[in-house]
Amino acid sequence: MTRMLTIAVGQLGPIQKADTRAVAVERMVRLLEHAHARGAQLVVFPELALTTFFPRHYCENVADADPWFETATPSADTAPLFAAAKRYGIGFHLGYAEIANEPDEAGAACRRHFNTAILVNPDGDILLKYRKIHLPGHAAFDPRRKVQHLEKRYFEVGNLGFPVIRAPMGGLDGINMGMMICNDRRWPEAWRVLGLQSVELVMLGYNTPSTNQEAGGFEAHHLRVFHSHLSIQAGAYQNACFAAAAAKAGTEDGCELFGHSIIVNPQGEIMAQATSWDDELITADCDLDLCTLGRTTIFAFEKHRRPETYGRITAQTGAVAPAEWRKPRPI
Ligand code: CDT
Repeated sequence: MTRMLTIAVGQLGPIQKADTRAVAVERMVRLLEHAHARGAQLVVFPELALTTFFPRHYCENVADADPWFETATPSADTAPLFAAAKRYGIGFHLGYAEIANEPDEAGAACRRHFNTAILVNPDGDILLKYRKIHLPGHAAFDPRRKVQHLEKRYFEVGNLGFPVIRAPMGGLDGINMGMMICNDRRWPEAWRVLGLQSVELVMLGYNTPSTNQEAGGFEAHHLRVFHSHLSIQAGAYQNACFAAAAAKAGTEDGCELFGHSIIVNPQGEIMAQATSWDDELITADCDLDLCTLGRTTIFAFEKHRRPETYGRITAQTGAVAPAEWRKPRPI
């Protein structure tokens, strides 16, 4: 008996600043319909899927960015997505900006802002929530940049860790599912924390510009997609899991996002890839038992990991310089 799950990634074309959430949700409902027609049981939508990628827009007063955030899911705007999922018996993963009324680290009541993703089953139950941990970009307006990337201004670092849940999906009794968001995919630590929880499917959404402004023009365009795929394929292979990565694509508010959504198997191979810069559904039939090969052989963690030598990974943030080599003095 195979444990087969048909996974879909619902890539979204650009969502302009003036577009309403209702329009974005309507587009996702169309993709869910396609997913149903193709027999998919789970659809992964991108990071911040309800609005434009607003961290490119500077607000002097951060509270002025609050209209980009959700205070509840489902809401009147997102309810049609939950209803469509129920109608078609499909689960979904959705990224959005979240305002959470919860105590801060000191215990004081607070309105907290996170870059969040949820995993929802066809009944509308939220199975898992993740808040982005590796926030890229900067907190203050940067006059050298043509386009701002203000995630560090608008979001707090996620406070839920990298959780994995085992839950029924697509008629299977239990699938080990975890999430990361966009920049997290470039960090092997994030993958390993999920891998150490026996994750079988990592879902992630991303909004990645086609140029790296921090590189001063020295990073070639074609390497942007390569680095994204390299990170996802390596993460899936080294943790023996499937990965479903959903992009926002095309020219949004005049800024190009590179798309190239993919579904990857535990061997690190791309099973499906988006080819447009628009709304597009890609699907793959994923036999979750294929995770067993890697995790019982080359990546049998319990046999081969050497955590006693990995202390620096958690003890240290930045890199330090190594000791200088000196020619030994002749005796
Ligand atoms: N959204 C997001 O995390 N994007 C980053 C690019 C940031 S460039 C400052 C990414 O890693 O794709």
